Amino acid sequence: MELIFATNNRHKLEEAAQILGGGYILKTPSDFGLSEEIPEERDTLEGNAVQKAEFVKFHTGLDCFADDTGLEVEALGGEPGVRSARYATDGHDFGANTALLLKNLEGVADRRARFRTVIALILDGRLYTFEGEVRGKISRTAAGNKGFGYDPVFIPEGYTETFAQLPAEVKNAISHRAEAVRKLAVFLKDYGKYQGDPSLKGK
Ligand code: ITT
Repeated sequence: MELIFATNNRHKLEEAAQILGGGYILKTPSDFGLSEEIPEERDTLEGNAVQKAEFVKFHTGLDCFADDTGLEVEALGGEPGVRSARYATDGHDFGANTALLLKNLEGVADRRARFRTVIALILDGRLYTFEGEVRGKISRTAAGNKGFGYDPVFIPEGYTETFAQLPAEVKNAISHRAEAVRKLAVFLKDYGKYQGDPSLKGK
């Protein structure tokens, strides 16, 4: 099955491909000549995921899905949350974002946090959303060089290492994105069955 992932983030693309496994071909907007930045101006993850999917649908005419993800830190009242990409600067400066997060948590004992992903899917003129989350805590220092974004400072529950230290297979088995992408895959499988069997329609 071919799917368009409305993202410009190659790390997300790689992770989604690994989570979905064989049987799916993932394309991105640039494969269809759309290279401009995808807007994300809403104040919720769901709003942004929908905005990104609608933007790509509008410009390509093609069904697609988008992912908006945020890191929500308990002691910071849920920050950086929907502002995760632009926490420290206007750009996606992973190093500056994690450095600011560690600074804002200096001396803070409660380090609980969670990653939350909302996927918005546009299919046959309808909109669907799927959510995933992983709970954990923010480390005292950054560690590891795998993954991306806040991975060097996030230790998932049940582990002692950050996502950036753990093998990609572990992150992609337990992550926020893994949960949301798996829900998307189950939905698409059921949807395909439903579409393929006209006798089910209307039931
Ligand atoms: P697209 O909108 O093009 O998909 P983006 O990088 O802007 O890509 P988000 O707004 O969803 O994506 O992500 C916000 C930030 O959260 C992102 O820049 C990363 O720093 C961080 N982030 C997202 N997913 C992450 C993950 O799995 N691990 C660590 N950090 C992540």
